[in-house]
Amino acid sequence: MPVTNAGAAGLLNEIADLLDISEADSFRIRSYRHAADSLSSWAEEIENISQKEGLKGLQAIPGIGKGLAEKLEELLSTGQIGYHQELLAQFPDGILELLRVPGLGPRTVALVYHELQIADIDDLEQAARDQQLRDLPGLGAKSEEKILASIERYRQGLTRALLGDILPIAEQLIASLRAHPDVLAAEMAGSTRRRRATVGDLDLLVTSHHPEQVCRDFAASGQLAEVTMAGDTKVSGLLAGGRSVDLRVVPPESYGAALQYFTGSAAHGVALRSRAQKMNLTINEYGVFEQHNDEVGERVAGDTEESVYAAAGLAWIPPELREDRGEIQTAAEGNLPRLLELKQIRGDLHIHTTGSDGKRTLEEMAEACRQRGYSYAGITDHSPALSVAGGLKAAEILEQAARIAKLNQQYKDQGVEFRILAGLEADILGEGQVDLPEEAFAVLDFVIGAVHQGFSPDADRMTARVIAALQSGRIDILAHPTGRLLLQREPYGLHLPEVIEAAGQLKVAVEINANPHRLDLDDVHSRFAQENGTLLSINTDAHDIAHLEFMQYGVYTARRGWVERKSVINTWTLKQLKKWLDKRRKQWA
Ligand code: DGT
Ligand code: CA
Ligand code: CA
Repeated sequence: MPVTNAGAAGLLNEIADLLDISEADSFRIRSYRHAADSLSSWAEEIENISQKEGLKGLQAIPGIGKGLAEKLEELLSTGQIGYHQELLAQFPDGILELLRVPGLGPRTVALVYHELQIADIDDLEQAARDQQLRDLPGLGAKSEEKILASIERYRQGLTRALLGDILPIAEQLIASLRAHPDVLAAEMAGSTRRRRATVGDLDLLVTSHHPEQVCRDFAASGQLAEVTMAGDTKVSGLLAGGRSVDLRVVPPESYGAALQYFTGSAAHGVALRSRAQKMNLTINEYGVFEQHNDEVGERVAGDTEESVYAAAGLAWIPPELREDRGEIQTAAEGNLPRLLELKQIRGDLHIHTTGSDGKRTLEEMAEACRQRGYSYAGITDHSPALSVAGGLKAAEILEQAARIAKLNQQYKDQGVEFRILAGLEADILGEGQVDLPEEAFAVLDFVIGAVHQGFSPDADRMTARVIAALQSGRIDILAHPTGRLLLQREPYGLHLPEVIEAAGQLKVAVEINANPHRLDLDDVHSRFAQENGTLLSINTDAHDIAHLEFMQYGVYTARRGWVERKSVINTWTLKQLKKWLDKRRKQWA
């Protein structure tokens, strides 16, 4: 196995963690962490450096002295570091996994290990439940709750994956199945088809007259890292990362019924079948059948999903709505929403550049947005207070705005129907002040506001802080309102409905951040926003060109929240958007 810089950095960090638990001297721990950081951002692979320049070359990397360089050489030649192995041998096996629980630092792990001999996750969970942690120095009843929540989140992370990681794989698998000569139709099902933000396992459905052949070929195709079950109509296996995949093959006449059944959600299926029952119908994965008392009669539908819903007196319900959140009743009334579509998005209003922590220049990001067919793009680098992310100083904001004006002039001269909006991602500070220099405000087309630092565990305070920022009139869009990171970090406590209502009253749009790690607002609160008359803006928060692709995930989230085009400001034309922004400026002038 080749040793990558990231792999080596991981090992050094592990050494630092183990030293931390051993309560070693803090200088030594810091030097390992520093070296790990520096390695992980070092462009040239240590493998190459070592081959070409040996120890001396490795020592040229910041934070790597002679001793560490020798350890890296050892790693390159033997595949491990003896010192790391020695440290590992001093602790039980479970200790490293404990360190992987988010929010559980080496200090806490050291404490529970030394005081209570806790060395794995199960023991820690038990101790927290038994209220044994609250008496340890620096911990309390709150810490027990937090630790339990972290363990739960860690386990969830093992059992669910991000839609953003699964969907591209699902699309590839579906494309290859469709190319099989015996496959008539292929579609994803389950939570992936419903575009849930996280996915447990991946469900695929195909129709064929030769199911055994399709199953055999899929199992043998090498697309699964491991095949766990290969039957005549079903194949189960694992993706490279260990995630489960189920492929089911049905005859074409059952396609609609099977697709409806395996798309779920289970709760939606139950609600649909109970409605059907009242109409003397039975719905299962083979079709829709007449039912009289206990007798199953003639089949009346099932070849298409439309026919299944129609048999129950309903219009076809988009998969994103199938969560038993009122969609069946609404369909029965003929009132299903006309859901937002990706092609209705005319621009992206949250984009970073090399001005702050983005990877591409303003010109590169602008060009990529133009090529996507957008009418506009909003550039929103960080504000001065966010120095860790290279926040722009006032003068730099003015400079960037001038560059944007120049670009826009070029577009105009060339007759190109595309404009850049000069924006800023202004930090919402401790008491809700907006980090926005006065001279910058004057040149900006719009401002998005977000909390990035100084989180308070006090939900009332966080709510007041965000609402104060909205009341300043300086923020046009509230970005990633809860700060959640899916499977990693809970939303910071704030009363979201209050914030959404305030935004509605103050005519501030609320973002659905389309980054698949965030999807913040989530589906439920996006729906609440629309019902409340609060406008939404779906943005990628792109830090590189590839991230512009995230827009689809924001749209899925919106669709799961019943959101229609009219609620989303970046479906508007540039003219409409500018008018709205102007109106806000005048109102607050
Ligand atoms: P996941 O995988 O946890 O993200 O969620 P789903 O929705 O993909 O659930 P999964 O994979 O367990 O099952 C796929 C679909 O099959 C599910 O959405 C509906 C259907 N299904 C599975 N088990 C049941 C069940 O016990 N009752 C009903 N009504 N439907 C089920
Ligand atoms: Ca599934
Ligand atoms: Ca499944």
